[in-house]
Amino acid sequence: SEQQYLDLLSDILDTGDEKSDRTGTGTLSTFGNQMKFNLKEGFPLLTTKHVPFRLIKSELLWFMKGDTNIRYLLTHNNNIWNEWAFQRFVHSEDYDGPDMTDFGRRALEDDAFRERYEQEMAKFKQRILNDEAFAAQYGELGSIYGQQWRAWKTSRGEAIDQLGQVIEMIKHNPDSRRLLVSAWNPEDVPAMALPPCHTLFQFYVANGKLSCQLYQRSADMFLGVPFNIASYALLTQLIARECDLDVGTLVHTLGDAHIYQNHIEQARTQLTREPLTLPAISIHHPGRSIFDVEVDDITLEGYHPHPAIRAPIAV
Ligand code: THF
Repeated sequence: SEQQYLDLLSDILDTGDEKSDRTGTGTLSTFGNQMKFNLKEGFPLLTTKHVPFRLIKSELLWFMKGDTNIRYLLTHNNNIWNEWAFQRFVHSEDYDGPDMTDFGRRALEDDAFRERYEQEMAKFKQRILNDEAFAAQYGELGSIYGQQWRAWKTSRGEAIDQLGQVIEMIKHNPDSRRLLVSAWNPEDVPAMALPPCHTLFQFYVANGKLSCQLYQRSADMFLGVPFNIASYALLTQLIARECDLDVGTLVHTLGDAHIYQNHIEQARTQLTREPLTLPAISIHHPGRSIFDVEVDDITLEGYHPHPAIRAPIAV
């Protein structure tokens, strides 16, 4: 339940070890924790701060389509992956604007730089939306989730639709202990800007209920994890509907669970708040197959959270 999230947040603040990280921001960190969410009790979208569900929904459908180009996200006014595409563009030969080295950190420290960054990012987004060739080259994030889930590359040059196969197995062999999807491809990792954080997930069927366990190697507790919980809860709900099953439990297992130094104040604010009633999800168009579901087919009901708490994303 939400209390498990809050307890873990609080535990990391109290007992987390100070660690430096890839982004240079610094974190408080712990290793090896688990949260469980009974999906029958409601949809696990945090209520102690507003979490923008529409972004979670379009990101998940993007992964499920096997799409790895941010253009789809931008057409849904979803900006959560922009920094990673932008980073590849500003490091390329085609970029001839002002110096954007280390833009994530500098935008936080220097207002004049921040303005230049925002201008360049706005131009970048417009080009992705308006110029198809540019989008094909610089909107593409390569071998991230969409590709690994739907078109994992084999050494023979074939593609494996892991998610499609797992759904067929859930339908026809629900007792299988091999209902797994891996996003972690060791061959691809060295070339990736951001190797997958949610590394592997497994489904489990018993008593007519579908459960899911996610192993997340690296967990940004304040910004990422609220998205990740809701995203895998929605995925489980979509697959349960496709396979005529009820929903069971979402088990969320975390490797390095950390709070960035510049999220600590925000986390303390969140911990002063009481959890409220959980919302529910409705999925319309009962006849529509799981891979044809569109953003408007999924609606969130009864979500009345505490206000949003702003925090900068570490790039
Ligand atoms: N990088 C880092 N440092 N943390 C992550 O959680 C993360 N993700 C994805 C890829 N890289 C990551 C991107 N997921 C937000 C939330 C999730 C993201 C990226 C950004 C975010 O800023 N959320 C704001 C609202 C933003 C908005 O309204 O546009 C929030 O308040 O929740 C791990 O999956």
